[in-house]
Amino acid sequence: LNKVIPYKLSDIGEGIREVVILEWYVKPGDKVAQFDSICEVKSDKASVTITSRYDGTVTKLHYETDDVAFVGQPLLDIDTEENDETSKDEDVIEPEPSGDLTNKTSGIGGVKTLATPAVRRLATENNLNLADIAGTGKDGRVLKEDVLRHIEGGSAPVPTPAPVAPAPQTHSMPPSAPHAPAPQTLKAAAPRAPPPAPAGQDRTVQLKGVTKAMVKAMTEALKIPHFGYGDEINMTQLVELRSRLKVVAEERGLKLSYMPFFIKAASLALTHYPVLNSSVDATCENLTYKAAHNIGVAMDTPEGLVVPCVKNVQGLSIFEVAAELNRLQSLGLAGKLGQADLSGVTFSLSNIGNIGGTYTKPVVMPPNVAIGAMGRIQVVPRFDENGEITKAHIINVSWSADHRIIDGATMARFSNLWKQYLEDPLSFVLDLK
Ligand code: CAO
Repeated sequence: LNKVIPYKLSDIGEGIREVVILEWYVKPGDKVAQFDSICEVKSDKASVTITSRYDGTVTKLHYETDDVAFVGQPLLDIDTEENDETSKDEDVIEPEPSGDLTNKTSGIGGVKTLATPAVRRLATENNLNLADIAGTGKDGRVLKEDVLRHIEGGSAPVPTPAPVAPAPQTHSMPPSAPHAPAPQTLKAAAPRAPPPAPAGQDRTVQLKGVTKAMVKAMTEALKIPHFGYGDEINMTQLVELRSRLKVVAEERGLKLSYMPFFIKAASLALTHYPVLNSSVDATCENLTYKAAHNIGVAMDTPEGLVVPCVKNVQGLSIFEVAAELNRLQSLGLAGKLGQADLSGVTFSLSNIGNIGGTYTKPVVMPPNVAIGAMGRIQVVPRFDENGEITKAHIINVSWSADHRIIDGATMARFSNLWKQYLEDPLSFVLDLK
């Protein structure tokens, strides 16, 4: 006797009561096995893949894509093909915001190919069968890079340990180009693959998943009247200091980039201009000055952008910020960032300079009121105080702020202070607690 189980959306924590269905991976009639991905949902914090706890056949989906699903309500019905009266019909959803998102995907002839839902989606969108793609991940898992390489017609996959991240939270800057795996450093940029053959005909794809969530988030964000402010920072002294401290950090087992300095300098400057670390309510009637400096860091991961945050930066040393950033970066690369790390952002920084670029136009994500983005450090000539031309390490910062709350003078004064710490990094010593 089979038992049809109404499969309910369990509590996924963080007080989340409802989610949006981003994408179904199954349809009525599909067979599912335990741990197979069922659908991807998005709360206001992060995307979560829901997996099955049963072997069985899907008989009904209770929601369409883009519908709002409520915790405790049935998501879908599964005919469990078992006579197990003890099967629970509630609390059976396996959200995996920080777990192993790998699921099994059927390939040709029933061969199982390991891949995450996002990779499977990428393959489907490009009319590819996963089983045709050589996986270079652990146990032959097909990675996003493998699919992209296949699309580009590449061969001889290079084994890489890079895992695939879960579908990310949408980010605070609009995407300008389809995401491709970014080189870790400019210095170590991989040789470019030959350009793919131009498509012979137009191709229309439905916007789904993360992109769809980004449409919603960015449309909301750009209702905010933005203004931008930019400046250049002479990083020459910091470049020298960082190269020395980097060695010390390595001895402590940490990677020390420029970001911890940017983040800590922002926190020190925020203590002088706390309005930039405030949250505005949806109707723009109340402003909450946030006590914690939870600085969101735009992070490029194998699957796209996520914005985890370094929490309580006001109480952390630069090394502690670096340690936290190292932790978040490893989790991001491994696809294991959880909602705790992705929520509570009060102010954001986006360093696109490890990829390239000089100026950007970051988008403020409500309820935050400001964001800054840095380009790449460039070595260029500048005049010193004696009027002599010197070799300077220059970085450009682009700030965006909610002009309903923040005026240009406040942003400029904040930026000046931030710049002061970075241009004269010894000044950190005075204000670090
Ligand atoms: N200019 C020059 N070099 C830079 C640099 C910059 N702006 N930013 C980073 N680098 C260097 C680092 O110092 C490091 O070099 P070393 O090996 O000598 O230490 C190297 O590039 C790699 O740094 P990293 O990227 O691993 O570390 P990070 O702390 O500088 O940055 C993070 C971390 C998460 C911000 C970054 O990896 C990232 O994902 N950036 C992209 C964010 C993004 O996409 N923003 C735009 C969003 S638009 O929608």
